[in-house]
Amino acid sequence: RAQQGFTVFFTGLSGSGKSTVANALMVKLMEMGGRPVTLLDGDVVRKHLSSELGFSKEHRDINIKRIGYVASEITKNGGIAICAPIAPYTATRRAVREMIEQYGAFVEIHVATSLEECERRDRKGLYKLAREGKIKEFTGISDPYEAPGNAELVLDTENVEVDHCAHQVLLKLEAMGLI
Ligand code: GGZ
Repeated sequence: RAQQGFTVFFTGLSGSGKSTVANALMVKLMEMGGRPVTLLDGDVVRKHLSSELGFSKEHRDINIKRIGYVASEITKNGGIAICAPIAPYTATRRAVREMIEQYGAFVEIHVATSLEECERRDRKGLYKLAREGKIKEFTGISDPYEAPGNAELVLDTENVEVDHCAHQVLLKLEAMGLI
């Protein structure tokens, strides 16, 4: 099945560069034409689909399962879904993988920017607030991040440009026979 649907699922800390790489990938995939591409970004999903949820383990799991469900529908219909939540829990990522692999491919990508680097960048000032205790349950500071051991690809945004990271994803998709 050369034209099966698939989901590209980015996972990584806040500020790791998931959204930036996901956007660059979306542009490249759209330029190639063919299948529709849908981006399910962390903050956008939280605004439109999960606005009542907080950041407890339970709520994060509900959030990720909603994203997974939408991505599975897109995948089922032959489209391309790009997801970019933190998704800190291994078991939840596995559940989403199983849901999606019923219909197409699941490509997990660890945006492996270290906590030190995310905190040094602190683009939105959230790490500072988390250190001050003004944001509770903040991933990497006061809440866990379980790094994946089984990702299809690991991206190093500390030493590699965004555009090249997106290109590495394209190469992986090609190698998997998805594009
Ligand atoms: C982690 C938080 C938190 C806490 C608010 N922990 O860098 P951002 O701002 O734009 O992206 C983060 C986003 C994380 O939402 P996700 O839906 O991706 O998380 S999960 O997959 O765990 O459900 C961050 C902001 O929300 N944010 N509070 N406590 N990130």
